[in-house]
Amino acid sequence: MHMFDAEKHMLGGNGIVGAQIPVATGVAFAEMYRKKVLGEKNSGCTFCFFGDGAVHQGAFHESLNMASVWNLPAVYVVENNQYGMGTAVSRVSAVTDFDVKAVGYAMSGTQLNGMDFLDVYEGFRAAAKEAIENERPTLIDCKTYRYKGHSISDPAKYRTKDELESFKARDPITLLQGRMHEAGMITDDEYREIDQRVKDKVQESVDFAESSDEPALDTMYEDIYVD
Ligand SMILES: Cc1ncc(C[n+]2csc(CCOP(=O)(O)OP(=O)(O)O)c2C)c(N)n1
Repeated sequence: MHMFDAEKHMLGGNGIVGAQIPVATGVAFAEMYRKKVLGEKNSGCTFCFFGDGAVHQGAFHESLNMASVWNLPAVYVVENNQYGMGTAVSRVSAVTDFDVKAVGYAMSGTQLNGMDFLDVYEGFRAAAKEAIENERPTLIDCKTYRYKGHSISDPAKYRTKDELESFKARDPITLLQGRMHEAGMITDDEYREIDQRVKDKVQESVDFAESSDEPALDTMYEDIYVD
């Protein structure tokens, strides 16, 4: 959640649900300001990702309003996996398709099949174009699913096994593999080799984490304030 890499323009996750939305809006504002006011050559846009649980935070609405008023190059993506921490979105939200909220802020709203790599790729590309060329923000409702509970303390009893299995049958990786296989872009052996390589990398990382020394107590304050 707290991984961050300024050099790669990855401004991290956030422990406070929805708090990344105004941060991303600020970054998009900076992009607009550098281009329009300072006259810098700049073809950037900002992608901001958050869960369906974040949409009812006030910060979401304030940010989208500002982004539209100021013509910010921002793309807001709801990773709509249909569950918050322990509740189905339909139990806590008046609407379950969030692209409709774009209407209230006079920006484009689209819905994507978040289980389909190519749909997401094309949809994100169009939104980036809208941000960079037309200088307008977009809201995307990206329909997806969460196989596990929210955390280890969530036994995910709020859904049926059948529902879970129906989404697993449409797994994004399997779907992409099938398409690439059909197009003659990948063989079964190549797929298995990639799959194994990734599994090994994950296991290596887990082993590294588990065998590393506990960090010293004073590292608790590292990287919190600029020196
Ligand atoms: C402001 C705030 N309220 C409550 C929490 C506790 N909390 C952490 S994640 C979460 C649910 C998030 O749901 P969603 O955004 O849909 O994300 P998902 O885990 O489904 O990807 C909650 C309530 C928090 N971190 N911040």
